[in-house]
Amino acid sequence: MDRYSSEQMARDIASEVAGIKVNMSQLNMMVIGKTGTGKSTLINGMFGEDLARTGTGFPVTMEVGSYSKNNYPFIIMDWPGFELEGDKSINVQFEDIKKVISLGNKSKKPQNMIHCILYCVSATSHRFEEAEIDFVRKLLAETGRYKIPVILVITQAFMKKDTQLLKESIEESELAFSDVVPVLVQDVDLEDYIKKAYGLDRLAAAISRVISDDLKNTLECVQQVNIRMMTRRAVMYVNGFATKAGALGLKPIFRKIDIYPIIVSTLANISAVYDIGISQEFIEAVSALIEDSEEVEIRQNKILKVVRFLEPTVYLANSAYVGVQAGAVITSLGQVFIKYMNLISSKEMSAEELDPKALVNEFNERFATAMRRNRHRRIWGNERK
Ligand SMILES: Nc1nc2c(ncn2[C@@H]2O[C@H](COP(=O)(O)OP(=O)(O)OP(=O)(O)O)[C@@H](O)[C@H]2O)c(=O)[nH]1
Ligand SMILES: [Mg+2]
Repeated sequence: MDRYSSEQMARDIASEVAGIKVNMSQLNMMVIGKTGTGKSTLINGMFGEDLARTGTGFPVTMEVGSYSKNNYPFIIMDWPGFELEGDKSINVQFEDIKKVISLGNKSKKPQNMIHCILYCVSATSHRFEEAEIDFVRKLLAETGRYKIPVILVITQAFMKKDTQLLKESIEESELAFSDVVPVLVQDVDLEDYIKKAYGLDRLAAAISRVISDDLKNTLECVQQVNIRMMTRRAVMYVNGFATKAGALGLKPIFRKIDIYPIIVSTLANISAVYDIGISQEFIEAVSALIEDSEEVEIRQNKILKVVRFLEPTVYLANSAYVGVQAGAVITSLGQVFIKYMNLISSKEMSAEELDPKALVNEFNERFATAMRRNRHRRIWGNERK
């Protein structure tokens, strides 16, 4: 039997992952706020530590940290923190921000525009000072002209009372933020107890609500905090590949070799969504184990044998069944893999603990169940004719 070679598999994984990125629109974001509010911590927590420094692409006076992620069409600008008193930087920064926003807009190219701004204020500051309110008012007047959503992020929100006070003071000031989201990016040790990190998933959802649909795709891939968002995206890929696998049933003879590239693509796409590096060896091991899997073997031989002697109409029906089966391989495998990616994402297990055997065992169970359901529907229906 033709082996699906490692080199071919490596190429498929690479092009598959590159393909995901091609189909996304450029998403540009900014993070602004006073010194030490936790802007950099927020960016790392939300998008991962592996951000790469890039140029801003704009003529700005200030030294702005501009970051991208694994070559995704995504840029996040980490503006230097400012002080409110005796600090010129706040005004320079405002001019720079204005310039970036208006130049982007003038270019009329969505890929140059700023799509969302996160304004950080620390919960430990209890209230917005007048000077900060003034700055924010100016900022919101500017962003309002271009309809750029600004989300207020209450950072370092480990004390409920502080967070509530700040929220109230913000509401009183009637500033036109698109949303207000408290977050704690890293756990805080409060001596008596440890306050667990929270809120980043809500922030991701809040951003998703205010950006356009084509940008949601990019956000779903670059953020790594909202598991529901990642699952939804992964399931979408699995459904796509299951349909592709299902189409195999329309061929006169469907060989298992045909399904390997689809298995590879499915696993590669899911791990890209979660940004969890999965080695080629791992994918190969999974594919090889599936090759050995009796469930697939027996069912498939039986079907192919029967199929050859059948009437064309029945043949077609059965060939569709083989397709359903190939689709079920992908669906079951995808479901199991997503489950493990979720466990790794939520730190309930580590990527190193992921065992191809355990994964395939679970896959076999799910697959057998899926097949049992299908057999009743399809085979019995045909045999009674
Ligand atoms: N435990 C905990 N510490 C945080 C959190 N957010 C920020 N910090 C701490 O607060 C300090 C300032 O955080 P940074 O992320 O550097 O703040 P920044 O806004 O980027 O600061 P500048 O770049 O100087 O403006 C650091 O010591 C962080 O570790 C958080 O959610 N939890
Ligand atoms: Mg910083």
